Amino acid sequence: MAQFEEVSQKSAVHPKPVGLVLQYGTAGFRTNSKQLDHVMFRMGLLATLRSKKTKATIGVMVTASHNPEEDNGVKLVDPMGEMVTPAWEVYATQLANAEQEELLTALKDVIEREAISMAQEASVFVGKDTRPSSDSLSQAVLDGVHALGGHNYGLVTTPQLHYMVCCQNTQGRYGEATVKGYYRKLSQAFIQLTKNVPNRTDDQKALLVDGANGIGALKVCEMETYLKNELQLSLFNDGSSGKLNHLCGADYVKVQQRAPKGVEMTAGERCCSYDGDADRIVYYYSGSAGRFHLLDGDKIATLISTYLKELLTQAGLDLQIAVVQTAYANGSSTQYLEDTMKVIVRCTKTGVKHLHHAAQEFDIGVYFEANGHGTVLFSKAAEEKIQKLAQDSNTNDERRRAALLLQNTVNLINQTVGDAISDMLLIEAVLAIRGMTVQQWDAIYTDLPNRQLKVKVADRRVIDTTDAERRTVSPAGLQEAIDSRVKKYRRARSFVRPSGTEDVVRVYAEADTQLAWQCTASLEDLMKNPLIS
Ligand code: G16
Repeated sequence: MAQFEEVSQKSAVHPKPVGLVLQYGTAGFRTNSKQLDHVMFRMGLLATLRSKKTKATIGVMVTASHNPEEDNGVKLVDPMGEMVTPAWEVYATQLANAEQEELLTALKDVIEREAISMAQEASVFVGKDTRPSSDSLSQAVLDGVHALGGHNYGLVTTPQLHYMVCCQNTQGRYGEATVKGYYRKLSQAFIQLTKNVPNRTDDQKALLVDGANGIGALKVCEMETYLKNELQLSLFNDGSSGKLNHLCGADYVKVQQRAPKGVEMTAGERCCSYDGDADRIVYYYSGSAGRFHLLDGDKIATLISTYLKELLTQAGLDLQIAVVQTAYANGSSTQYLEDTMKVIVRCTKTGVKHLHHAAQEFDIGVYFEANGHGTVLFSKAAEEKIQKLAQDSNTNDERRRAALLLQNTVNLINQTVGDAISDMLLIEAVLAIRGMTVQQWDAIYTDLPNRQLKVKVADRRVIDTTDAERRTVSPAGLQEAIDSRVKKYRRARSFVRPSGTEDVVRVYAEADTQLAWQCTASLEDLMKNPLIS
């Protein structure tokens, strides 16, 4: 077949280093960009097959998100804008690791197992972030996609690519499959939500944004005119000089619990940081004594779910709302959500794909990782009920107002994946509607002091976990060793897990005092123990 000959020829231009083994991890393949050319080419091939199989547009995003600038990565996006289905993650790993001469066999194996008709047309959307390596690596993806209908979107945020894939596959029902269409839909919803808020001052409209020197900075600038001054952004780390994610960005701010470099904030000002591909966001401010206050994904989930619950009550809509978190969620947030707000809380493994899946089980599923990655999902039935009520002229004013707010809230949210820009607009709208300052938001509950570390070990894969990564099952004896350290601290909780995006083990601890720091330090030592290394 001519197609296979072409694959053979082109793959020779993107050769696989002999013996290199990579794994499709938490968010696709991630490693130093120099090791990824062949993987990109092969993911172009696989995306084309996935498109033929689903008879829908598939997305490929070239990004390593929060990782250092030298790294890069690639992940596939399924037809509704969600992460690719797990069975195809397995194919991705097989294809990426097939030695050069085995590639055609591996490819044919997928075609056979999935009974793919090669005559079927394919359509693939390719996007990339601003890393220096992203140009050539996205070209390698396009070489794989070849002439089978690929559409190159060039520079986009990860959530914009997910959004456009979904728009394309719903024939525009979710929105127009263009970046401009995305700006129009979100900004209209934001303006609708905030237009009736009385006396919003310029101070209330002001927000400091750390763009992590990445794609989010470029895109939020493009969007600003659509917002018609309803939000006044001061952008820092816009990529004009600094290095991507270096001393800035959502991951740095969350893990270091300090302000990013380059952001000039005065006491009480609202600030937020995106990560390198703008699918995460965290907020923060400086208190009067100069103390740094972080509002992470848990605080965002609490703010949004409180707002939605209130609107549901006002609208008289009986819809079940749940919050999905991971092991990193601060114990105080879980306690507040369960005991005070009385919402259902679920805990899943790290990785948006796991949270997204769990959130789909509810009428309204709010999911956020503590690192600021998250969104809200509305079931089809929930959306219909909201829409029906918003259009019902016989209902009373309070119910109708709440339903209209809910309807615009649905339009503001990018339901395909966590989205820093969409989340930022939602948070700004909620604060405006509820007349809350960032300090009032922060005071909803008090975080337990906590700390996160990365520890380099010889082979992180020796650690296996269970119970949504809250406990280890191997190596033998590790969990007991963790337990004996943790029990020295009050209200303490801790876990270790291998990262799926970096070659490190992540260590997390929280306790009712800053002794959480000691606890993580003792676990750091433990990781250097012969059990692990
Ligand atoms: C990705 C995933 C997130 C995950 C993060 C860290 O984020 O999408 O769900 O929390 O990696 O994962 P790990 O701890 O396994 O390295 P991003 O923003 O880097 O794409």
